[in-house]
Amino acid sequence: MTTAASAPRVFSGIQPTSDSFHLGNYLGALRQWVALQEDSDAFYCVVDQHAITVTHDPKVLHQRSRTSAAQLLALGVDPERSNLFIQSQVPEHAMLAWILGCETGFGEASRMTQFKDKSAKQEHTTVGLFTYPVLMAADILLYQTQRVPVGADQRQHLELTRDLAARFNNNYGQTFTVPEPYILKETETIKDLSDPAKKMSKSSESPRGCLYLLDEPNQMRKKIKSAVTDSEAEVRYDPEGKPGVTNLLVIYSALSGTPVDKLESEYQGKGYGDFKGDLAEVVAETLGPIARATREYLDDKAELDRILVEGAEKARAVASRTLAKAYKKVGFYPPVAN
Ligand code: ATP
Ligand code: LTN
Repeated sequence: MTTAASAPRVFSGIQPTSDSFHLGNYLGALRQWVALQEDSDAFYCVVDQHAITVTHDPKVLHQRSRTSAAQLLALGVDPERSNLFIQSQVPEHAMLAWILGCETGFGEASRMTQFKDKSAKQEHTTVGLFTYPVLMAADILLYQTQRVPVGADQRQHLELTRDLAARFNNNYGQTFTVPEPYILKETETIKDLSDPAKKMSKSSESPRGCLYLLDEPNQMRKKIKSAVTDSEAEVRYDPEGKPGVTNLLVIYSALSGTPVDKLESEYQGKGYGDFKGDLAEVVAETLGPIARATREYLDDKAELDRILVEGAEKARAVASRTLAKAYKKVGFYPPVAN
């Protein structure tokens, strides 16, 4: 199926920085990727160039890019509806990032909170990590993107992207669409299961805090059952007073489609044991099949390569048009053919 030319353009990216995506990635962003492809012209990208902003092993990165693409397909990203590709196969991203970097204030880039957090955790901070949000802006602006489905932690990067697009348009004439973030309030930040004050993250300090989509179903059950709650026994939505239970309610509601207030009344008078036991089953049933589907995509190397090359070709066709415009606007010569 092809989408009508008037369908809104959607772009999003995810880093291949772990062997499996986690529940935060899924509920915060990836589920929206799948939903939006129905009525959008969607470009979804495994952003391997972002992944080298911290220390990496080349072989592991190469493999993780494939595993990431396979997981996206397993989750329902449909190559007939969306364009799925790997960032490094489309050189226009790095080329536009250079131009946008020259429009970005040093102070402006220095205010990015994700840079401050990530650089504090590194022994050796690179210039690449500092300019990471500029590459992200290039990713988005190359596609004349209207909507960007992400989790709440990307809001500030989206603001920078919008500022850069508006500034460039103002300085050089209309070139880029100014994109809107697409962030679902209910699931914008899924919390760590062991420490609900923090967002769920692959760099969680507790091995049980982060639930991976490729975890064994029994491991998923264990993680849910050992999630931190509180000393009461009441299943009630209260982000301030009961952050652990609230996080589990949000996850339960998102995966089952049952509204939070209905879950609250269903579990009235029952303890956390029943609630967690039922949620553990919902999680294992919904996410369990993803691992197998991922393996199937990984086993068919030729088909996965075909999907990614086709995605990259379609991406380049759009990206090169935008880059050509930007090159002309800043006074560059066009790249020569090789
Ligand atoms: P991590 O904190 O695990 O390193 P990240 O933000 O670096 O995560 P990415 O793989 O780059 O991970 O994120 C992919 C998408 O998942 C982004 O849109 C991000 O906003 C979203 N996301 C990540 N963690 C969460 C979370 N805990 N809740 C909601 N959305 C999330
Ligand atoms: N910065 C994002 C990943 C990312 C992205 C993008 C998301 C890179 N380029 C473009 C949306 C659009 C992250 O760390 N989660």
